[in-house]
Amino acid sequence: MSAIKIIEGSLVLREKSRIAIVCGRFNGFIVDHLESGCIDTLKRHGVAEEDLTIVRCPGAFEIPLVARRLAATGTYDAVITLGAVIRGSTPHFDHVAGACSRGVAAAAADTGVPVVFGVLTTDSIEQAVERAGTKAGNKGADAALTAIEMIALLRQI
Ligand code: INI
Repeated sequence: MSAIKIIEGSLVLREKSRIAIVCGRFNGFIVDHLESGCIDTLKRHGVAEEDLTIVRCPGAFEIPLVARRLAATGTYDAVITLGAVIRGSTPHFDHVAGACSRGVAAAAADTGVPVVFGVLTTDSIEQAVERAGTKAGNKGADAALTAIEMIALLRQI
């Protein structure tokens, strides 16, 4: 029997947990599917509808600012970001995707609130569709599980 202490988060939230979901409107056809996968998973893992807040912003570039503002309110146990940056549809893919991912990471580091990166960055629309509820799963649902695990984990530390 090991004496090592292991701390890890479960995937069921027994205590009230408030979660904000930030959705970029750009590529809304894809993001809508991430959003519904995310909400469905959160509800099936014990999060009440009245504890969910959805905030929409123009695109992935704007997501970090909104996520940071939400995290800094102290109202939410986690913030989930959902968006879709698709290389084929923009010449400035690298700028938008890079700014978004760096900004989301900084929002979490600066506020101490888990800010989950559920933003697709793909080379094609087909790859985005695959990750929005078809053959490669649903990144919004994955982001929901990450948020739950991080909330449960941080409550123990
Ligand atoms: N925003 C996205 O969320 N996804 C994209 O693929 C995208 N493309 O292709 O350009 C995109 N651009 C908009 C950007 O996020 C900002 O809203 C815009 O630049 C205004 O700041």
